[in-house]
Amino acid sequence: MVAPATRPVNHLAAEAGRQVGLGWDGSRSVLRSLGRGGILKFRVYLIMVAGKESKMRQQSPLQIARYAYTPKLPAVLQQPIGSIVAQLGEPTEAESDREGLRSLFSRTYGLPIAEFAAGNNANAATARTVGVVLSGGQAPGGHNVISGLFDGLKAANAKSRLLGFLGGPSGITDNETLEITEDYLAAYRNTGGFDIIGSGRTKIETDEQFEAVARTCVEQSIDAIVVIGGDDSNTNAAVLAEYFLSRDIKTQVIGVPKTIDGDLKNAYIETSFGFDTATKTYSELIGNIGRDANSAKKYWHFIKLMGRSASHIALECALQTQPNVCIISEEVAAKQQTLEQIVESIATVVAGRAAQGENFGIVLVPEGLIEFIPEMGILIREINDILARHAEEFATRSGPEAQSELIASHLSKESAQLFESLPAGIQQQLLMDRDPHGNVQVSRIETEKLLVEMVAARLKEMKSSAEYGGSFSALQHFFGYEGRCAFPSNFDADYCYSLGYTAFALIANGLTGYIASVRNLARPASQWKAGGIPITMMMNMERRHGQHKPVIRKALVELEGAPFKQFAAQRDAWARNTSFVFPGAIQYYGPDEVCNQPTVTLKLEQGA
Ligand code: FBP
Repeated sequence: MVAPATRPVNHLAAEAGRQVGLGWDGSRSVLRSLGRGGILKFRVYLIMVAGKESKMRQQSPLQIARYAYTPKLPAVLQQPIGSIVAQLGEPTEAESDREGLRSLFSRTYGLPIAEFAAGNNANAATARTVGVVLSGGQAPGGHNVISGLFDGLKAANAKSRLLGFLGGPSGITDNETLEITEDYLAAYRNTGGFDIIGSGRTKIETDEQFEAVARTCVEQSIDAIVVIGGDDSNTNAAVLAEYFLSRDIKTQVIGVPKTIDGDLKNAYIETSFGFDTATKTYSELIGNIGRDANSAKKYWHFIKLMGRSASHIALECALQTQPNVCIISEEVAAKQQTLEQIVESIATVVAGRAAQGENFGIVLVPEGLIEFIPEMGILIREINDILARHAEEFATRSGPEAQSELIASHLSKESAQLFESLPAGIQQQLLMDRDPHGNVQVSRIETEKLLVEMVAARLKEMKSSAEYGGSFSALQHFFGYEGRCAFPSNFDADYCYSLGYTAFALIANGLTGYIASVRNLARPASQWKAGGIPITMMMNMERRHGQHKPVIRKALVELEGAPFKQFAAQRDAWARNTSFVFPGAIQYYGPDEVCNQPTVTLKLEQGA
């Protein structure tokens, strides 16, 4: 199995060039002369060749072992695919904005919930062409969604084809596809990453983009598209489903709930995939750092954890590792806490532990915190607005100081004062490019550094008034990308495979505008329930870029929910004492209690 390491990329390019008969010599001018069609063809071949190469690459023993892992399916999905029938319930309603949603989604609003049961689905065996797209940030298990989808599709009819859209939603508009075969897929089963077809953050929103999508579907005769993505991508899936129906285009659209952030959930979507593996990966690292801190007894570790908006990741990691401090953004917003108050609360914990002779500890900081601190939220909204209104002038300002000056001159008095008080590095990070959805890229703002600087300054003051007598030496970490492409835990491997299989079963039952739903997840996989939820049921209307838009509501941490309550009941003790827990690395083989456990969040939410 062990083969020589990869050959360089230009070798791949040359081979791709040969395969499409381009005679590419490696120069950019030749590449440009191929025109758009030639370049697209070239890219597809490049990815195929890279895929073949990846199989030749040296593989770790775990990777080889994981290829042989058979994901577990709910009992209802273990029957022949033609015996899986969607039982439809009563018409559904959204929680709010019903009239607005009904008029925007006249064909797909109010659809019933679908739950699979045994029966006879004569349509399952129809030969189909299905397209699949990975959208947004990576999350462990994406390859298994595609594996489950592929296996369901081929089990129903071996002649059916699965096309992967390359590089995310732009692959649909640009009609860039790659046919996924058993041979190609084999190198990706049960592995992390989205590299099987790549991902992207393009938002499909203009009329031209919708027309391009329709063209692709008609040209490729696509029967169904599966959109694997977060709240925005699944909103897009619902809009596409409605659009296709309005144009009499046969393509069905099914969504799959993805995001490590864990904020795409509700009564029917118990968790988004990737959250389990990502939080277990971060918790392993936090536990290791906790043990190091308790050994050396000289550092405070400030650890920022991914999660663009919601603090589910930070909360889950706190429940797994018991740090001294974990900030929950939703609580900060609810209590209208200022940056100074947050700093004061951390400094108090540091001083309390110093009084016991413990000049070390762990502070968890959710990535999205900055936007939840009321005055910072206002500042960011004002900056967004100024950047949009003065884009040209901003672009002509050279250098960070000139750019900051321009922004400061347009801010309200309070926001200008706050902006001026921030370190220059943070000011610059607040001005960096927005993502395609208009969001500030919080993963690039060093909140952990800001807090360390401010806590150090506050402790200095406390020292001068004899309120603090310890030493404060702090290290900063950011855990995010480390967890997004880990080998999926058994939970995510099974869950994702089941989601992919469910997506196909929904297609085979003729449904569109649904998101795959696998529930009862705190129980063993055989007891999981599977079906589909109409996406419109999960939507509401929100103001985005100055317009009222239908969107799936982001699920934030509920302060009345069991996970937060459990944390809140214990955090004072964790603040005083050293109570770190060491979860260790994710285990894939071994006893159930070690390798087949869902997250603490899921167990608490389900009372399991
Ligand atoms: P998705 O919502 O697309 O799943 O991505 C979430 C996330 O991982 C956030 O936690 C993080 O803020 C962001 O992506 C980082 O984005 P990028 O990969 O573009 O740096």
